[in-house]
Amino acid sequence: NRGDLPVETWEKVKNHPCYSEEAHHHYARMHVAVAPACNIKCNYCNRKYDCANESRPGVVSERLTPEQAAKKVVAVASTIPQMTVLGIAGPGDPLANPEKTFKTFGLVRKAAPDLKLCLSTNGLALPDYVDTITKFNVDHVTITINMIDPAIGAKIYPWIFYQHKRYAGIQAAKILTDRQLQGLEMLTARGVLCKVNSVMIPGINDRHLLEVNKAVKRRGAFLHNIMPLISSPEHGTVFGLNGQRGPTARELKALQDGCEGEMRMMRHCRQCRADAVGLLGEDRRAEFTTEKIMEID
Ligand code: CLF
Ligand code: SF4
Repeated sequence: NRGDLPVETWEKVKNHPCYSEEAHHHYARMHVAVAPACNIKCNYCNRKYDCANESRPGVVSERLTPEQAAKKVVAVASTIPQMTVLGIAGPGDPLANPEKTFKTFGLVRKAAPDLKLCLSTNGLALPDYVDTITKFNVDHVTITINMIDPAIGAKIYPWIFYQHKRYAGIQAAKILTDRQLQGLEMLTARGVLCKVNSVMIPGINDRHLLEVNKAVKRRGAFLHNIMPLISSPEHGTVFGLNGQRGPTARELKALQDGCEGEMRMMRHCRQCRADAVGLLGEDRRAEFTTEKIMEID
């Protein structure tokens, strides 16, 4: 159902399982975990596990080299015909691992030219890579934006690493929010479809996310995905240790409803792993282990 979408936008969303609620019943995505490093610290993250910006707590993905990743993509795409999107979403930040990320995109583009390329980032390095992103024809970029107010940001991000220096507190959050919003503006100006992910953290940024919603809408974001903080002891988050809880289903829905009307809200996110394979909510990783893939010539 195209609704009021322009044709170019419809072409990009109609078979992307995250950007279209309808598409997620019919089309699959896969992630390759080629990006281990990260350039910021989120209080809800435990570095032993996947980037919590797009994943469930307590999950360790299978790390691949770009060559292994490309091989896996070809094997998966030839087995799962509904596979339309290749995403890089971790386990750290893809743009803190630019060589690995773009090498993978380049190899996949050659080997499986029909796949759409998708990238998820915390946004700190984004303005530096906008040209590269467009050069590789990455059509879909997700930026995790949890705040636009550095005072709130200081409660979520203890530090960032930017231009060879470590910053903390309000100064760190100010740089991060400026870079995220600048990156978003630059991408939407170039016609890249942008989704914003926000992690809802009760008592920290829950009400503030209404402001975030307006700010990203103004800068051309296509879709807003508000995800619940999943606070679990095995994830060992700082928030978790401090007794920070996640939102209830009712609180999450109330916030999503409060944002509805400003822009499209995503409500079918499954908080995937950095090595997820299949339809959203389906797990077909076991069919494509590195061992099995490397046996294929
Ligand atoms: Fe992956 Fe993310 Fe691309 Fe989708 S996931 S990089 S936009 S292809 Fe999708 Fe998974 Fe939610 Fe992400 S359901 S966690 S929104
Ligand atoms: Fe962890 Fe992702 Fe935050 Fe980096 S951006 S600290 S990997 S949650």
